[in-house]
Amino acid sequence: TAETAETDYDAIVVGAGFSGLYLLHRLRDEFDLSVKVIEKADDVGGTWYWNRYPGARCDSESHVYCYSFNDEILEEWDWSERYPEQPEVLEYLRFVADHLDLRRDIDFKREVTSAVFDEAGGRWEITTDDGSQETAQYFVSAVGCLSKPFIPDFDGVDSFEGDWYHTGKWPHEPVDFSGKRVAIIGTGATGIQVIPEVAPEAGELTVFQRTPNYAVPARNRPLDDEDREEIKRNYDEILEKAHNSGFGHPFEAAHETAEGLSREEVEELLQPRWEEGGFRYMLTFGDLITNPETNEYVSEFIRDRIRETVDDPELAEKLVPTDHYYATKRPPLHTNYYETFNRDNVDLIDVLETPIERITPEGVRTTDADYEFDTIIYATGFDAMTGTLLQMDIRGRDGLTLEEKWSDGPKTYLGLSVHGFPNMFTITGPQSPSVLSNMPVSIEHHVEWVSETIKSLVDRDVRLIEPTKNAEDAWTEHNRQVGESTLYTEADSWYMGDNVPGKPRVFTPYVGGVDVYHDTILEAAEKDYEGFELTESAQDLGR
Ligand code: NA7
Repeated sequence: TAETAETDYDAIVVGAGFSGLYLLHRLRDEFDLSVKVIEKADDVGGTWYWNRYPGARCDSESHVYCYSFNDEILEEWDWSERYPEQPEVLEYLRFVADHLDLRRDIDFKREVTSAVFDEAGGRWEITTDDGSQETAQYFVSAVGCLSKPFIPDFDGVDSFEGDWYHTGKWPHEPVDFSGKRVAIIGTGATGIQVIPEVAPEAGELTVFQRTPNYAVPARNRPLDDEDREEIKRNYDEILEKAHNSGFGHPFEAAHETAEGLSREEVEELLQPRWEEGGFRYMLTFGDLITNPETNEYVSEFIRDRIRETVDDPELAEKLVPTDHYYATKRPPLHTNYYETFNRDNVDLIDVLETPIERITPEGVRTTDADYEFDTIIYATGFDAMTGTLLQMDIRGRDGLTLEEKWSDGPKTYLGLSVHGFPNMFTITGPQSPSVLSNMPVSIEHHVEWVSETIKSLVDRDVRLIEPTKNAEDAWTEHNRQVGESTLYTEADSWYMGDNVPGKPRVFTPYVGGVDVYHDTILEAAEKDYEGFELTESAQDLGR
């Protein structure tokens, strides 16, 4: 038998965004455990700290894009718009950090460079960029799903003599576009938010589009006192609905299917959801993602709206997506996106027709032209879901790195834990609903599960928890099957890892539904951690 080694903390958590803040509160304040949060930024906020580009806004509705666990916070905080803008979400997270006195246990401006499982001691050794090391019994990643910016490997990116930015690493000072020649590369959810904001200010804006997208009107509006009172009166019910839904929103699909209906009948059902805007449109029919016939109707409706909005028919066709089904790439919401292309100072370059060859000191060279710019904005996305995790050098049993372990794609048990990496948990990790849901809902489910697990194991003097290989294989296979029963796997998307060259092509989020998933993890815990192996303190730790 081996003695268990002392540790500096019960748990070390990486990241002080939505996940890390709540985890700190739960572990420290509810369960009286010792916790350190390590955060590379100089403030809390995570995604909402980094993504400061003009137009950055949450696509979930504000009153459910928040924590539900604390009545005082729910009561005291007032959202100003239907969808909160980045500064407001950041302000909210700062408010929560202050309200719960969280900052004193967060090390800011410190980046985790490695996390190594010490088998003999049954603990994690965490090293940071300042060279220092700390130990903890549990290592919890709360690094978010979209936190490693991705810039395509164009030749000459660094040679550009103007200013350039990635939306996910936007400067704190405002960027001045007035009168400038600006390029925006990328038309994902981010590009679609930033383009209409930059266009009116810029002298000229050139948008480089690879895949046309299906953007649905957000229909943002200010909330007034009456809205807020109505929400607060019904808050328990609204939040309960969101937490027990398929996507973490307080609404479900309005109708089962469009199959067998006439085009007119379908349009009659789509129109009111289109008017409501946002993800309510996506949730018109329950089989959108599994039934090509339904999806084609819903996609075609959007294509028609694009053609109606964009004045120049040739340009409109360039903006109309035909290569993939709606919502099989992350569905963006927009405010004046298509309208922006009617402006005289906005141009669209279709890089499928004329690919970008390189970035030059003056601008962008495509196969048929040289463009000069003062500013280039890369709205080119993220190495999603696994990028930030793998950026830390994480090593489990026998020195196996997480990168080696996941060389063919992520393998987890319940999207929370990995065989060979005892006492490690990943909040909103791969193979959990995460990016297919309203994030705070999924985050709360994970944080509550992980913190209760840690607490109960510490109380029972359990030293190690690790999923079995069988349980991990079964969960990974289940994920594959559910993924392949949908249309998601047909599109090139970051859900599949397609956007990052060399990344294994695997459908990474769990698509079985937030409600189903939540029941599954609760059941595993209730059955005394079914699928996990628990090792008591006095037992031999090096298996
Ligand atoms: P996305 O959704 O990954 O979008 C990135 C965009 O950049 C997309 O339009 C890409 O085209 C485009 N892109 C990527 N690489 C290239 C190259 N090499 N050439 C031209 N265009 C390229 O990232 P976002 O930041 O918009 O959104 C990420 C998530 O953040 C969002 O979904 C929300 O959940 C929040 P493609 O479609 O791959 O052809």
